[in-house]
Order: sequence, then structure tokens, then C-alpha cells
Amino acid sequence: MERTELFSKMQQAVIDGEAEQVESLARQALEQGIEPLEAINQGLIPGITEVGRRFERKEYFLPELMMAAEAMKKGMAVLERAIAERGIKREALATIVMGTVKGDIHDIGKSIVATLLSAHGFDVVDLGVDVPVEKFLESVLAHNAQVLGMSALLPTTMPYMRRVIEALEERGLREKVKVVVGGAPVTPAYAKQIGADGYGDDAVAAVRVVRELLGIKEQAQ
Ligand code: B12
Repeated sequence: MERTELFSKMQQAVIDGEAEQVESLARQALEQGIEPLEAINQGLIPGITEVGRRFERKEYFLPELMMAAEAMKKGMAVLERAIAERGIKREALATIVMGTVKGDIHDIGKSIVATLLSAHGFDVVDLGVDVPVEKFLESVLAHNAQVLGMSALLPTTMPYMRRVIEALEERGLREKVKVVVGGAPVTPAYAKQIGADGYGDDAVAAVRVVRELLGIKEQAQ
């Protein structure tokens, strides 16, 4: 199948919440030699973005949103596995603690970022979703993490990232970790305003910004 046709089928299958079809199209993409990240960016993400638009326009409701998210996750599982298998196996560059902040259960974007970071040689401790301040702090300490990554998809949960940064300051941990933030409503200006060290608008940018913050040079792969 043509790449463009395959990508548009993937988009449509996410929009329709057809989990099995998304999964099989993801496999087909890999069999055709398409890079997994490209299939995520060109097939799955445009699909779920369209679902968000329909939800906003009240053409879709929560059940459709959930079905689409489930379908997307099935496809992600196939593609993330392929990313992990292709990842660089070497001594970890640094440890990164990541999570979606408290009150927020969106995990698709955060997981893509975590997968790509680990494929690029970082040790990622993924705390999942709805993560409270204490859990972020405990994990940073327990793993002696150099980077803390936070994701928020709701304007109402975004301010929680500032709370975590303040708590790091209060405990004297702020200088020990670089804080990077992301998620659809987050902007570079907002990241600066809350005192984060970095922002990334997608997973590739996340890897780039983490490398920059840690002073890691791009490696020939
Ligand atoms: C899928 C989805 C859901 C799923 C989530 C399933 C899951 N397991 O994640 C479900 C159905 C559960 C859901 C629930 C809700 N949702 Co919702 N959801 C979405 C949707 C359609 C897509 C999100 C997504 O996965 N995008 C794809 C990923 C790849 O993109 P991403 O998350 O932005 O991540 C990328 C970048 O942002 C960046 N990134 C992300 N994190 C990080 C972190 C770091 C450190 C860095 C550097 C980068 C980075 O890299 C990622 C990869 O490219 C969005 C619409 C949208 N356009 O965002 C609405 C959306 C976010 N949801 C919305 C709403 C309202 C809700 C609910 C409140 C609905 C309800 N009435 O219950 C609940 C909230 C529940 C809660 N407490 O969290 C609204 C929020 C808008 C607003 N003003 O509040 C949106 C925008 C839909 C809309 N247009 O109205 N949702």
C-alpha cells in the first residue's frame, strides 16, 4: 500500500476507534519498512488530533474519545516496541523521571516522549499519570535523576507543574535536576514563567532539549 494511503487509513481507523485495524495497520507499516516514529507522527497523531477537534465541536463525546484513545494505544504498543528494539544499547546517558501531573490522566503523549528518550539511551522512570508532588520528589531522590519531565494536557492541571517546581525548591532539590515540561496546552512562554528549564512540543524536541540541557553532543548512530 502507498505510504500516504496507509497513513490516511491509520488516521481514519483511530478516528473510528477501530483498535484491531489500527494495530494491524501499524504492523503493516513496519513490514513496509516505515520508521515507527514516522507512522506515529503521520498516522496516529493526526487521527487523535482530529478526534480532539470533533470532541470540541461536540460531534464526538466521551465514549468516542475513549475508543479512539484505546485504538491509538494499540497502535502505539506495536510501534513503541519497534522503537525500543531499534534503540541504542549502551550505558545510560542519564536518568529521567517522567509523569503526567496530578488530576490529569492523559498518557499517550507522555509515553511517546518516554519511549523515544529511552530509545536514545536515557534511563526513563515512567511514573504514569495523575502523579502527585510527593511521588515526583521521592522518585527524583530515589533514582538520583538528572532530569524531571512533566506532562499536562488540561489547562486546569498545567499549573500543577509549577507546584512541583516550587516543592523542588523548598526541598533544596531544584539545582539537582533539570525540569522539562510539555503537553498540548503548554507553551515555551508558560514553561519559562513557571521556572522550567526546557520545553518540547513533541518527542523529538524532547530528546533534543534534554540533550542540550545535559550538554550531551549528538552522537553518530
Ligand atoms: C485522547 C484524549 C483523551 C483520552 C486520554 C487517554 C489516554 N490514555 O491518554 C481520555 C478519553 C481519557 C480523555 C479524557 C479527558 N479529556 Co481528553 N483528549 C484526548 C485528545 C483527543 C488527544 C490527546 C493525545 O493523546 N494527543 C496525542 C499526543 C501524542 O499528543 P500530546 O499529548 O500533546 O503529546 C505530545 C506533545 O504535547 C509532547 N509532550 C507531551 N508531554 C510531554 C512532556 C514533556 C516533558 C515534553 C518535553 C513533551 C511532551 O510530545 C508528545 C508527542 O508528540 C485531546 C485533544 C488534543 N488535541 O490534545 C483531548 C483533550 C486534551 N481532552 C480534553 C478534555 C476536556 C478531557 C476530559 C476533561 C473530558 C471529560 N469531560 O471527562 C477528560 C479529562 C480526564 C482527566 N482528568 O485527565 C480537552 C482539554 C481542553 C480543555 N480546555 O480542557 C482536549 C484538548 C479535547 C478538546 N479539544 O476539547 N482525553
